Amino acid sequence: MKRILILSLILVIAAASLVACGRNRESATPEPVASTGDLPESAMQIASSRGLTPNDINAALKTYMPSGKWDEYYLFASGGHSGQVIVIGVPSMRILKNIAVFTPEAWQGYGYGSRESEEILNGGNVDGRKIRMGDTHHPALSETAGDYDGQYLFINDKNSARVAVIDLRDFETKQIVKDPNIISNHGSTFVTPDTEYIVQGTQYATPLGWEYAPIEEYAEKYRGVITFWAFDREKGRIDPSQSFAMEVPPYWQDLCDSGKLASDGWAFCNSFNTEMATGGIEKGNPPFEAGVSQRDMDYLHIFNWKKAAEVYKAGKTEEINGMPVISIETSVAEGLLYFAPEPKSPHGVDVTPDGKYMVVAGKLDPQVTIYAIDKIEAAIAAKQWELDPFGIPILDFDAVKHAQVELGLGPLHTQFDNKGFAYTSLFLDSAVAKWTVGGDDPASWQLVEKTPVQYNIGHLSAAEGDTVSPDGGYLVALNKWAVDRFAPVGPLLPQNEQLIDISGEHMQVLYDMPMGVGEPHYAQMIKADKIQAWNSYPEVGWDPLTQSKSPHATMLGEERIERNGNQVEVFMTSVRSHLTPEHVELKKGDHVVWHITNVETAQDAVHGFQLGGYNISLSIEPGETVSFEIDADQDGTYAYYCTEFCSALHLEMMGYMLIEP
Ligand code: RUQ
Ligand code: CUA
Repeated sequence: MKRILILSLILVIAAASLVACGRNRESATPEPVASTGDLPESAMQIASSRGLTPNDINAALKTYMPSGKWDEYYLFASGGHSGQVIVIGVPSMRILKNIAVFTPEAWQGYGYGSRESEEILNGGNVDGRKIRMGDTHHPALSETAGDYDGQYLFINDKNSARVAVIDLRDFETKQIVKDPNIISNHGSTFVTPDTEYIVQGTQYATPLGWEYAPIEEYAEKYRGVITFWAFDREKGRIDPSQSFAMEVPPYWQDLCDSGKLASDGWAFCNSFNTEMATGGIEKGNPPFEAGVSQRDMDYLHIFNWKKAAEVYKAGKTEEINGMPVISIETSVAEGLLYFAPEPKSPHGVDVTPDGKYMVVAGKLDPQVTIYAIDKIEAAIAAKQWELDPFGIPILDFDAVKHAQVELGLGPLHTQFDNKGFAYTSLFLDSAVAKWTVGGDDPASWQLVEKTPVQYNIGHLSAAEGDTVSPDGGYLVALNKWAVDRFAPVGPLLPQNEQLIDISGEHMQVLYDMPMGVGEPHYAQMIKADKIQAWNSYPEVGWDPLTQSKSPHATMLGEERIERNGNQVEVFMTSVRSHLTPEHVELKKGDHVVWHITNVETAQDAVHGFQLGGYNISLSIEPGETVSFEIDADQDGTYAYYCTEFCSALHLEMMGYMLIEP
């Protein structure tokens, strides 16, 4: 409601300014306001009657997007346990699309019969079990030379350790892969600077392949892996046959980031539970929350992934559940894995744009710790280490630590801008801290200011803020709680994404956006002009799964029903305003394969398709061919119809499926 009122304020300003300037009211393209003298008095009246402060008006003007104008950025936000990705325009914070990833979604025809989507979702089955939900945490845009290139988006499912690939030409999920060795991930997804690999790290250790082993055998039998999924950019798919994993101890690996520029070739993952606590509060053991945070230091895992890729290619791996795995022993012998102590219950690790420094935030430490890659490399060369119980070198903390900056309570994640500042979320303080990315002198790293956010911020996302060239300008705080920020909607509240202007000297919160689905853990923000989305598919009869022409493409005039015994194949077209054929006559016991081609090429001329009683919902976008299969196991008369209001005669766009006894 408030939003609408602010919008009307701006509209009043725009409309009235024409009058104030004495311009023709009929003018097709009104001139923008040139000076404050153009603002009508009524704008001030609205502001004062609504109690708007100058800051409120400023925020409204910075976020209002006139009808028909496009946003400057896309924000790709995780949809958390909705299993989706939410695409949001910045600065307007308008939702542009929900992309179904791990969870079926009827509007997009995803997981409701279409063979293409079933094939994708089945890629994420676990031991043959259909998993039709997900817990998405970290979206990652594909990168070229450490910069977003706008081609692909990847996202993990923490719940069942899966990774999905989304093609940003049609904003649709193309692939889900299941890690064969782990059942939960978290340090995922992160890409290497040219998207050679999509990185995934275990969260909760289990025996590899999650087979049974008593919890008493935790240290001997439980393990994690960091998996490097090879990405075939040409095909737009993860290639499991070129992928490998590295075994890691059963410390719970948390978040990861890739090195870049100065640290190209390295990857970094946090860990917690280096105590190897196994819980069991009900048996009188220390509960996980206490057992896992006993020690002052956990270990930043430092991987030489480029060297690891060579070791994998040289065959120095062991195949575990079909995945080549580099053992801890081999990693140590080949110099692929090192640890650096990190205080205290670490969560985020973020590499500075120049790649020289790694920023680690510890949930229970009020400061961020900054490591320098040259110090890490020097400590490795000088063998300044002791060994952990698995024989992995733990580098000397003082040798690799570069600086520490006290920011406040509960620091989690860090992003960067184009002016040399870093921004860190403070969960317990409910604030964003802005601080300087310094240089060689540790004293040059300093807190600048903090701004409050509502409430309990987790991740934050600055414009291209984790790339080699951040944009600055905007930052979105992804808050875990909303409490009193919005009109009540019952006990399950939306979370609050807050847009913050970081272009000026001081940060200013501009906009509150309730997120009506699961927790948006992380998001990435990319310049809108980097995305080259299709308006319609390149050719009529397109199969979005293969991104090529479907063998079942059906042109106008080619519609038919072929019968071979009880095997029936339907070749249907959709066009405004009919589905052809309009009668599909079957016999009880038929198995039916049904293809529909939307022969339209006009932008937005989408036809939906639902078949009553059969759980079938398709979205047939301009140029697309979709296939589904059913067993006509019940005689009867069924209606199928178009679900998109595509023309004045949309309601007539239907047909009958008749199943004769
Ligand atoms: S998490 S709030 Cu990325 Cu899953 Cu940090
Ligand atoms: Cu096609 Cu309605």
